[in-house]
Amino acid sequence: MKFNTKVIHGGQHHDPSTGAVMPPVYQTSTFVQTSPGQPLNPDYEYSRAANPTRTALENALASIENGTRGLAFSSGLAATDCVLRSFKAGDEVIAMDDLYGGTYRMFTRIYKDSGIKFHFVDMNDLAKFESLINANTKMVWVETPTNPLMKLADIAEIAKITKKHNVLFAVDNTFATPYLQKPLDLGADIVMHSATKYLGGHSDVIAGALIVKDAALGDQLHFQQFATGATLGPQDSFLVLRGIKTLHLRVQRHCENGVKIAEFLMNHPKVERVYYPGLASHPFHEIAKKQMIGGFGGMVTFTFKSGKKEDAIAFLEKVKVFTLAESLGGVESLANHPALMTHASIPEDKRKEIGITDDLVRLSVGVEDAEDLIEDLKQALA
Ligand code: P1T
Repeated sequence: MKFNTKVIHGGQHHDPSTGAVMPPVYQTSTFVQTSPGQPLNPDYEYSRAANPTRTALENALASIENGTRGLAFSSGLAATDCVLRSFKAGDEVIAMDDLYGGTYRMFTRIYKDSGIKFHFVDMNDLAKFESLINANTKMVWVETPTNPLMKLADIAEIAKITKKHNVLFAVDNTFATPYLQKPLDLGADIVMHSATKYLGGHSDVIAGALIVKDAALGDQLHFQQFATGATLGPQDSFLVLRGIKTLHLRVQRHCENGVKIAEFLMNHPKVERVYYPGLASHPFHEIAKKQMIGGFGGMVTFTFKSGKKEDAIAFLEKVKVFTLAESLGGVESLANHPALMTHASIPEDKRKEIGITDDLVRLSVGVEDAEDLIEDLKQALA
């Protein structure tokens, strides 16, 4: 099955009891047993462990990422937390040096006293990255493209190294989506999503996902998932599943609009730098061309010539079609100030070091008419 068919049919079947085309929202916490320990349907006994609406979503997730097992969580961070729970004191994790602020906060604060050591590195210096791997290294974690600086990591090259050293490799595929990038095909072991974003696609649900190819790893993560409990409820599972059915159409338009907005900003006299992997001037454009198929996404970040925080704030207070809000990946365009909003949990010196300056603005370009978006940017930059 090809991707555009998979988003609609992958892992799906009509409801066996009613023939419903969409899986019903099985709004139930528990399932009947005919004798103690013998559920009527052996797959379902309690919804924290499994629920048919969530199963439908998890099967769709596995299908669109070319995995064998999908797991749906109550948030993207709950999915990340599930992966980290596999490790113990003394283990080491190597992470990319540009991550969503909440992921960085989890690694540096929630797991601070766990005894797990986190290294934050430039994943484009492959020799330096490899030199950090030792007998305690258990996992490599990257986002690509990163939030908010749109850096890229070469998934296939990193996978060669992690395979050589027998280290797990996890990729946060939130920004790219499986429409543009398939980390499991490129050698990653785990794909993670904030399904709140493009998979859900309508800014109406908080959800997370993990997808793997290896069955034993899938079982291990599923055990962590149901034994700790951050599973996705049936109503939210339905919403994400519905969102996935138009993923290909939406991301195509996000990409078209993303290019137009990036080019408009590039040519605007008040704009200093535009971070968009589709621009030939982007430092990681060659990696983007290699591993992102069919487009470069809808996330565009930029800075002001003045370098002033006040200019970024004035712009964000003036936008009308873009909405000033955290999050991304929905049909509507959003604008965000990473330093004050999504990445405020990263200490100021660290933010400055990696390039999240106070004049940096991140746009999640939606699927509206590009001309309206450009008019809005024009008036807000004036
Ligand atoms: O918000 P949640 O569903 O828990 O997902 C966390 C997360 C993980 N990975 C990436 C790349 C993300 O962008 C996010 C959430 N990001 C935002 C809310 C934001 O506005 O950047």
